[in-house]
Amino acid sequence: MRNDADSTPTPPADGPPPIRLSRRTLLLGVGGIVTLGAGGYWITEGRSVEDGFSFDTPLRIPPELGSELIDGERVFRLSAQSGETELVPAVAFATLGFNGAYLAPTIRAVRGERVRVHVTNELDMPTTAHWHGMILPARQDGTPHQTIRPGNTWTAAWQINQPPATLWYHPHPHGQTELQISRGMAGLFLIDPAEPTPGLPSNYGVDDIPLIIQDVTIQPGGGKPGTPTGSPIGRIGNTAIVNGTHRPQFHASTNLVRFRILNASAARCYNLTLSTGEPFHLVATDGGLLSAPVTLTNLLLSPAERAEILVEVRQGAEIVVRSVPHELGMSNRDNIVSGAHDTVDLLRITGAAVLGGQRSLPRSLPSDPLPLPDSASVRRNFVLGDVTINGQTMEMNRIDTRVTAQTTERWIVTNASTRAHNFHIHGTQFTVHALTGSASTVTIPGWKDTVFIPPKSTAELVIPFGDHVDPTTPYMYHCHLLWHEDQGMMAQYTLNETRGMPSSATKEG
Ligand SMILES: [Cu+2]
Repeated sequence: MRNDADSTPTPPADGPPPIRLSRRTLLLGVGGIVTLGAGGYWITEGRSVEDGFSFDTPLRIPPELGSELIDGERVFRLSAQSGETELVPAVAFATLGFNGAYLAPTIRAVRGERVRVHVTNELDMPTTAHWHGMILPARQDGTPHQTIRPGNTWTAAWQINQPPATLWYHPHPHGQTELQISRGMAGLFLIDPAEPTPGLPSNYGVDDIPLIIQDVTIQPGGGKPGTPTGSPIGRIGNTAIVNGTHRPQFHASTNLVRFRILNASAARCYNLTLSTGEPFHLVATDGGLLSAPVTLTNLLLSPAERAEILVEVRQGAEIVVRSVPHELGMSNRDNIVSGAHDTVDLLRITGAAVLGGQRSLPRSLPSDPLPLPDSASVRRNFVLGDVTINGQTMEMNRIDTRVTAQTTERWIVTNASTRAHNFHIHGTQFTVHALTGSASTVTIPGWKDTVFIPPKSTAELVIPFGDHVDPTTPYMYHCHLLWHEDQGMMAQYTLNETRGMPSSATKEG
């Protein structure tokens, strides 16, 4: 263990250089450092309330981004920035964010609104701003085809035309996405209904609470994003951070709280449970509300997936939102080094002595109808390798798939590798018709844009494609485990007016 605080640690080859800390800072941070395990991939820092760690730092809430109404458009301004952030008390991290040094403000717009977002790059490296889960023209999507060079401003504009949902935004620069997201460039983009949904808590920061989860590594000399652990799915951190808060506490003032949870980690999956053993209620998946709450006792969230859940809180309650050991479908060793055996406490919820409001669970929710599997006119097969899709890695100038706009397709995505993957498609929301193979996951009918696919498993996706025809500007589909994505586990599709020359499409039936 390094204890010479006045020497700058040698930058590890595997990641950004640690920040030089003062002796006082390092000494204060020592409690976290000495508890590190040799491998560093399992959670050892503040892992559990039951191990005597106190979770009493008030949960930070990302601010809502202000906007101007100009010529009928809601106009937002973002700026990619860098800085140092004490994500863990007395441990500084080199961080990135939008409109701040870490994370990003919450953007909100109402379904049907036209929005315009100006994004300025104040970093010393290229970046992009991708609107994850948004159905919009490919030119507005913020992919590597819309790179923002240092000092430049890029503007995206579109009309919100999809159900209310918890979406998010993050950079998508080719080969640099893991670095930029895991250092903190992640914010929520909420699509609001015109009127609050009856029965759903919607008082932001009071009973409607965002939870952006990242994992970071505390190490001698400072902090950094997740660490290479030998995991076949990417870098795993030893410390969970929620909304930039270490060991957070949320004090509930109402009996029913809605949490909008985003896994913004590079690779770590979270198997969410409540420490009380009581169930919670899933009300929305990636792309919008379910037709009715689904009662669960655990929920696996892989990177980039979102879930909105309702948690019932009693007077004086003590509840810990906890990730518990789970199965990623890989070898035992690979599961362990990927954090699947970890217990990770994420948030302590305390109930007020007197709770305001006596809300009961909604019985049904206003949701848009899901596509019927039989409505798919085209079927395509995709095979996931270690870092390939159909045997290839990403090529910026290659269009892999040509889709006819306003048609529904069925994509059969098979993970033929020994690694876990997930699969994200830009510019649409789909449903998971089936997940078969080694996966024991129950599929919940709801809008998704990212689906976890363990080894030796196949996901059948039903995808209604949009109407933003552009035969030359592609959307991406890719693994959202960021190390895989950066290695080129990504491909491109375009939306076309008439059927082109589909590379792997065959008429179904
Ligand atoms: Cu992957």
